[in-house]
Amino acid sequence: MNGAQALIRTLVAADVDVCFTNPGTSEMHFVAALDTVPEMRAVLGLFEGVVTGAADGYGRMAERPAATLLHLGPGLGNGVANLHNARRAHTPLVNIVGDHATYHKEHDAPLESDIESIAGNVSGWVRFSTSTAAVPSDAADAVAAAMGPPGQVATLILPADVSWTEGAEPAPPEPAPARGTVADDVVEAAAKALVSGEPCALLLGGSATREPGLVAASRVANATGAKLLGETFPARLERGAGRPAVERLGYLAEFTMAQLDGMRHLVLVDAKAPVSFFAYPDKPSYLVPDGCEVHVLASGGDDAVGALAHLADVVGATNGATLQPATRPERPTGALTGEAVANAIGALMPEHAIVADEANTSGLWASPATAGAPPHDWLTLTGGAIGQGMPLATGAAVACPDRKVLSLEADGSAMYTLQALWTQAREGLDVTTVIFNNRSYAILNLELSRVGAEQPGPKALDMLDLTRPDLDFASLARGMGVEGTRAETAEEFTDQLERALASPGPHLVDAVLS
Ligand SMILES: Cc1ncc(C[n+]2csc(CCOP(=O)(O)OP(=O)(O)O)c2C)c(N)n1
Ligand SMILES: [Mg+2]
Repeated sequence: MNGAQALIRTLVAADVDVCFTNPGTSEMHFVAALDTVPEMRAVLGLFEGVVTGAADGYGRMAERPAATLLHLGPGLGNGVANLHNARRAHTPLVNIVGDHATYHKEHDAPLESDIESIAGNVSGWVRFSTSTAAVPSDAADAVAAAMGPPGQVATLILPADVSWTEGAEPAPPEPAPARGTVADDVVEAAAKALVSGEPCALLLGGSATREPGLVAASRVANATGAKLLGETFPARLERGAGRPAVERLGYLAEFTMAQLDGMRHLVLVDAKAPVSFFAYPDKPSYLVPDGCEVHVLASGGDDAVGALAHLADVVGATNGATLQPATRPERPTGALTGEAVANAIGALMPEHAIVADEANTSGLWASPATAGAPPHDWLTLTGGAIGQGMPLATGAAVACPDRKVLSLEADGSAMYTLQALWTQAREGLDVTTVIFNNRSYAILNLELSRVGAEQPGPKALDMLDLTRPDLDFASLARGMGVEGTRAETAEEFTDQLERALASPGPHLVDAVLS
């Protein structure tokens, strides 16, 4: 067995059986080895941002890593933005980057670069595999590192000769450590604040935004009167009818400040104390109000859900959670606004859907319009690096073939990693993409005034405008093998979405907003 074969067998033995790839010459032995390990599914992405974003979507839904296969420093560099988002999401991800043969590196061939410095930025663990004998245990270490807890990007750099040399044996999987129990005194300190009678909020993030954490947190809130808040961009929020609803902090600092106004205690549950997304002249960066004490109930690899359940006991929560009633908006009619698109989605969303939300400004209504829809998962842009949504949807669909995936995608963000559609077509993935086509980098128009920039001239505004020519997303989709339609009224959109959701496989509906 050569190094590449033993590496792939080690991954499969550790339950890593999907690899999103965009290979090159230095990865050819890994590619060849794929046929010797039938348990490993290999999925081709036509740009590294698709590969890394898909691995993120897969990891968020499967709760175990996918592997990537990237080509040296430049391939890794192309994938960095979505690895950055995965890092922020604490997604378990085994990031394999091929490299030149060890003895070739000193010659400084054209593709030679400092891979480790690129990888270090987005990885919690980086290792350069130096020998064929070591590569299987390196791979097992990488899987363990990726699993955490919390999950992280583990990058394994794989020189070509380490791959092709014979004489390797697969390594056994390593035990996955459990999350750490939060100490009693930490739970008691949070409980003391919550029962103090002063205004309190619980801020949920990370591992606390799934149903068990939400239920325990809602019971605590009901027993103590605390406000229940969620982080602005959760990695995976379980929501919908029959689940506790959580109010997410706003993207704009003023909104977050209003949500936290008057609080005397903020209890963080696998979430960070809120800060402004960007700095703005004369506005604060740190958004916790003066006089508000911050208590960390759980962070990092802590068992946040266990801590919340313990907290519910300590505050004497005898009542249940408050559950979101089932409601759906009416089918919309008339002009195709962002709100109409959202209402159509709310009216039609299938049960157990997975929503990848990169709908940005025009998608503002999507979350409220689906609050009472059947139970579903909501995946967001954790790291703010756009071009994530379509790859994320792709990976989620690979992880959960029995569930419908809704990819809510702003037009500008769609153009970063549109190639994800081709992978969806090739793999027959059940993804319906909705393009929120506002022909603009709309958020940046808003930010332009918020940062206090000079009165913008035509050149500045042209940098935020997506016309001349208009993008025709239905044609772009068809060009990649995905059925695409275009809607200009609320009725057209609702009908097209209904048809797309009714038939399996990938579809795209271009919502041309009025
Ligand atoms: C990787 C990356 N590049 C650039 C940006 C800066 N940026 C933030 S929002 C945005 C445009 C968003 O436009 P669109 O996706 O159409 O959303 P809209 O605001 O129109 O709803 C850009 C370019 C970013 N956040 N991430
Ligand atoms: Mg836009």
